[in-house]
Amino acid sequence: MVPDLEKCFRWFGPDDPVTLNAIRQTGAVGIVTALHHIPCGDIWTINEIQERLRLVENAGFRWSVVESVNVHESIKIGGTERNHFIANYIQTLKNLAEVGIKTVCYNFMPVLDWTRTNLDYRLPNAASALYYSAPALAAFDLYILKRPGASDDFTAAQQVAAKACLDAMTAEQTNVLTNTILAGLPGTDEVFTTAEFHEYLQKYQSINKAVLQENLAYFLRAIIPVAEALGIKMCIHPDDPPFPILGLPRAVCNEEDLHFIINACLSPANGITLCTGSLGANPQNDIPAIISRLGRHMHFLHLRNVQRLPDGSFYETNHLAGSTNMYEVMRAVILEQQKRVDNKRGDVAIPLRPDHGHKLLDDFNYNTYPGYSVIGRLKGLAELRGLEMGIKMEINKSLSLTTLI
Ligand code: CS2
Ligand code: MN
Repeated sequence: MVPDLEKCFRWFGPDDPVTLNAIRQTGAVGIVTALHHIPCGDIWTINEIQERLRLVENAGFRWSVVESVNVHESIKIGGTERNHFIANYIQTLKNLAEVGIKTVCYNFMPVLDWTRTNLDYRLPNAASALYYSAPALAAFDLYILKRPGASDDFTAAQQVAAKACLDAMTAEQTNVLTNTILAGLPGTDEVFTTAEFHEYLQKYQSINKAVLQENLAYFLRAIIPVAEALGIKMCIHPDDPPFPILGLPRAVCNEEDLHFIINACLSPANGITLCTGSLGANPQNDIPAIISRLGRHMHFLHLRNVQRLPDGSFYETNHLAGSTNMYEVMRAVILEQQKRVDNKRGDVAIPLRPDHGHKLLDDFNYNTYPGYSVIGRLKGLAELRGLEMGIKMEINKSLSLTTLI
């Protein structure tokens, strides 16, 4: 019998309205957290890491994964300061290892982390979900941000749909859309102004996908050997959405990109965060097949679901419903665990979190970070746990039947 996946919950730290005591009731055993108050690029000191560890452990949890040690923009653009920030990154990894925290998630998304156009989309049952509208994003890009060259990125029909979307918005709605798209990193309340965002776009003028990938490879060649020596497993999170937006290049969108990353520096320390919600927004990503081929590189799982719409929009659905077949995903994960058992790997209980959840019931009384409600995620985790148990029992039954025959 393979061991259970390590059920985790993200916790943004002492300021998170979702407390560790609340998380205990979700059935999670692991915490995923980061020192969100430390500016991106600064070193996380041993003291600060220990302080967070103490809070997590005193509440009865393991600090399972760091999500994320964010990568400074100068590393992504290959700027003159990148070696300085890589040195800082390495020092943070050394400090984490010193304190015994060995799984580190990160992403390589230019400027913004995940991007949505509506943080309060109401489902038929009045639950609140996150929504990405392709026409609204285009309306922002073309008519609010007025990015030079934006019109080259949209077909005539898309531009018509974007204009209709703009015309239907009040000034207040236009503001909300702007602040929604330009929200900064998870776990912060930072929002870029359009002027600041234009400045960032300038910095990416000469960075196409190939250059961004080369900058990622440079970063990996510098940090992975150190991570390997420290026993740290790095796991890159895919881009969300998994296609270029706002004229920014993308490096982690599909299986081919994941192969590029793995091959840039072959090492057990160079792994991936399999996020079904991010990868699932692109219909070309066959996630169970990706797991069956690249599963051995997975160090961390984000399981959530999206419903894709014909115009390239999508919204976050229940964990077991939507465009990704979560049964097939979970089955592929359990088969990967079985392979790890057979190969005598130690890391069979892969950390898993439900990633985002809807706002449900009492969640509306708390000002949680978008996607990070407690009841919505608890529901997602419970459903995933049941799915895991059912599939494992099914596999074991068919195994014992074959042994009997
Ligand atoms: C989150 C990520 O939306 C998601 O899928 O898990 O945005 C995550 O916060 C970071 O990007 C990982 O570095
Ligand atoms: Mn994710």
